[in-house]
Amino acid sequence: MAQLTILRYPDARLMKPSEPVEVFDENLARLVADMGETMYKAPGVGLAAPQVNVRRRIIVLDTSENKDQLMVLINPEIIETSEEKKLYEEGCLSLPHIYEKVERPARVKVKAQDIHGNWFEVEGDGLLAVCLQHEIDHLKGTVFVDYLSPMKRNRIKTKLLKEEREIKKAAAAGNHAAKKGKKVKK
Ligand code: GNR
Ligand code: NI
Repeated sequence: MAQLTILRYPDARLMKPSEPVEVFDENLARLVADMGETMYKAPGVGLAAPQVNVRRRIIVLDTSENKDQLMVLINPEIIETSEEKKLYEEGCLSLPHIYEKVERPARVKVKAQDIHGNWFEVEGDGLLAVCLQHEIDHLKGTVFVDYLSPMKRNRIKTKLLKEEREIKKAAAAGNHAAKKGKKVKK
């Protein structure tokens, strides 16, 4: 098992649409296991393959209380949505510490394939409905801030880019010190 690196918004690779999975083999099983591990460690309630730089229609999620019910959806499609809408404060592992309210259908029905390629359906409300829609959005290259006003989105983009520069600067300082055999202050 391995933990995968999660891409940060506004990385252009998060904005590209994903391709359907056609081969249900051991490589897919390994990727799904690694995505599960990455999601639980983050910790998050869902993860879409493009977030770990794989442009395939694969999502994992676990909205259970005890985090012991991993759901794996390959090639998921929303087949029904409720008229009723709900506001939910969303976050995303690709946008650390950003939380904003997004309005979506309150209930959805989704069809998807399991790890063996067998089709099944899942229906949900509450966090499950939000999460299913949020993850399926990732497969289209959509992130939740795309539903906000351009002004709000730009503020978030600027904040995340600034943070990213600081992360890179800190990492570079650490590397230089490490090369010279110096101790890095923590
Ligand atoms: O961990 C996550 N929490 C969350 C909270 C509210 C609405 C959606 C989510 S999904 C997010 C994980 C993630 O980024 N999945 O793509
Ligand atoms: Ni997300």
